[in-house]
Amino acid sequence: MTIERTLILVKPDGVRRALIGEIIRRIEAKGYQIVALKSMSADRDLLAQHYAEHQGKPFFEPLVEFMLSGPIVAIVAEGNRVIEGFRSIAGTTDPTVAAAGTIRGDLARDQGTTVTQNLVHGSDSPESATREISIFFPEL
Ligand code: IDP
Ligand code: MG
Repeated sequence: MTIERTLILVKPDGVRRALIGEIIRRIEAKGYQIVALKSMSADRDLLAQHYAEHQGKPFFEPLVEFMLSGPIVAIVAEGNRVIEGFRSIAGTTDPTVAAAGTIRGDLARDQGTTVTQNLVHGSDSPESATREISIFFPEL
């Protein structure tokens, strides 16, 4: 058994498009448990920490601006291999080619923006999950 936790974010495009419920539905339908959830507005400091690995990349500043463009929903989900499992139901980064049946493949597309708007974030490793959960849910 590898019970893990992962950090999931519904990005501002997902909130604007009223897809919070649909995204949570898919997480729960897959069988993962929601253990923490909050609607919030990120600030620049929090996003710089969260996206530290992308600092210096051409899409970093647009990414931060996009993530500041409206409220987000932060979620901690739990289950065996949930880190890998949520990445699988989210689909690949580029929504144009993300597989049908995934959140990004079914619900997102290229909007012609500098930063890819792809509805959700999911931690990519146990180390990232621990780090990201402590940024968004220091109380956990
Ligand atoms: P991920 O969200 O699938 O893990 P990352 O490589 O961690 O993808 O990138 C973080 C976010 O930055 C992506 O979800 C997307 O919104 C944006 N992004 C990543 N790569 C690019 C790119 O090449 N062009 C524009 N935006 C990008
Ligand atoms: Mg990532």
